[in-house]
Amino acid sequence: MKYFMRAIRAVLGPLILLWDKAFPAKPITREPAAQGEVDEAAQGLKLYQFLACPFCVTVRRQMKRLALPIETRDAKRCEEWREELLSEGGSPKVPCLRIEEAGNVSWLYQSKAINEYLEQRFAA
Ligand SMILES: N[C@@H](CCC(=O)N[C@@H](CS)C(=O)NCC(=O)O)C(=O)O
Repeated sequence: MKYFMRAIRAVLGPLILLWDKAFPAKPITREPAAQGEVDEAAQGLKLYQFLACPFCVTVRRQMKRLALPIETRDAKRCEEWREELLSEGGSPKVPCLRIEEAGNVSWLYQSKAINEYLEQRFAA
């Protein structure tokens, strides 16, 4: 079952990347001052992700749709990010959003929860 799911993801990953390129998310537009505030708030967020993970693609599309310049950290190719995700977040699963606010850090797993969090915090 584990290998079957892995195979499904290996096929789905590149397909979803292609689909994402062909039909990119359309960013919302904000007044420059409002976008400036969003840009600043987004500095406290980091997305730990894999390039071809379908769940990560949905979060990256949400980021793009909401015009959020959130740094992405590849936890597959970069050992440093992978280890940080595991040791500080508690699990190697992606996507995971690292949220830093007023010096407090929390780690949000599950694409649906991340997309809802971004929607609630940043949708106009
Ligand atoms: N239900 C999760 C699924 C996340 C998931 O399965 N991620 C895979 C990559 S596509 C993963 O992290 N695999 C690595 C691991 O489990 O260690 C979500 O929606 O975020």
